[in-house]
Amino acid sequence: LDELRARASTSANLGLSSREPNDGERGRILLVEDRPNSSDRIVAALRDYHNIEIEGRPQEALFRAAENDYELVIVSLNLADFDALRLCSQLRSLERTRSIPILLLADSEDRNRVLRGLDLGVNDYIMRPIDRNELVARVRTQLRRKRYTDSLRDNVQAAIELAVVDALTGLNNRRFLETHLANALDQAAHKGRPLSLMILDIDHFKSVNDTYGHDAGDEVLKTFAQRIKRVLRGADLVCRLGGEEFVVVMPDTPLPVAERVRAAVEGEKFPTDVKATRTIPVTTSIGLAERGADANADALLRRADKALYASKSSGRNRVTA
Ligand code: GH3
Ligand code: MG
Ligand code: MG
Ligand code: MG
Repeated sequence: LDELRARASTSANLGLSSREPNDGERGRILLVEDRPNSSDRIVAALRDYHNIEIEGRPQEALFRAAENDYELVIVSLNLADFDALRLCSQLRSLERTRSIPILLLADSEDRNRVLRGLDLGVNDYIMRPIDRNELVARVRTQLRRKRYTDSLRDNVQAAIELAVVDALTGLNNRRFLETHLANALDQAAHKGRPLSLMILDIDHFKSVNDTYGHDAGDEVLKTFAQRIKRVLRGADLVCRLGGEEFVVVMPDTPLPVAERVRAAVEGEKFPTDVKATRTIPVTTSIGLAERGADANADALLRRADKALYASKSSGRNRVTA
């Protein structure tokens, strides 16, 4: 969760701070060229700055590009027995290789093929005879662009993940629940399968805060989240609705599961901090509701909430279905 947060805050800064791509790092490059004197020259120009591997067989090159984390593929347009542009289009169509930049090595009579290459998504080209400084500069540009877009993509991904995660407990949050529940209900209705939902609300949580302090209260919430997750099954979705309220979406109708959760909370005292210097007895009230013929997400949540209220008003630390 901390890792996600670090990446997301970086993305809030438009990816320009701690995860800024490292320009100085050696690039990992695959050169697809079957003429030794050409590849020798390219390797000589680049090997001081990058790790460069040579592959003369295009199909093998495609395979290697899919299996390794190359940051650039340099493709000679003059491969003996193979259309280099076909290799480029294959590189662009495979999920694993789609985002690796491609630099073409072309002769002056190749102009039309270069244009077709650019249409296929080739990133850049360089004309023979190859100028060493130009090659180094074009390679550097492609590596920089690749590293920048990769870091941006990672950061955006982290921000998206963070938006549906509760920061304190690491459980999914209310926003995620709303999307997930609507989908799960649609699917269950489609397949005619059961689906249940329980709302859990910690009993007298205000007095936990009042007695032990807000930090201890937070610690209880974290432990509570871990403990109920441990009792539940992989197929059950556990979310924090907010405050000391949690929701579990379950793919069947498990009154015994709800009872097991209630007992697990009551069964062991909660530490007030990571060193467990003091412990607090905690109980939870639970309301359980099953998907009905008409049920949309709101109706199901309302019924579970009503059941929860019944658990509270009849003495707490119990399950009402
Ligand atoms: P009941 O048994 O009726 O549920 O009583 P309760 O005290 O648990 O319910 P109430 O809704 O009155 O109080 C909930 C408390 O939860 C009040 C609020 O300060 C506390 N709370 C909400 N969110 C957090 C949080 O993130 N951390 C901590 N430590 N406390 C929180
Ligand atoms: Mg509450
Ligand atoms: Mg309350
Ligand atoms: Mg409560």
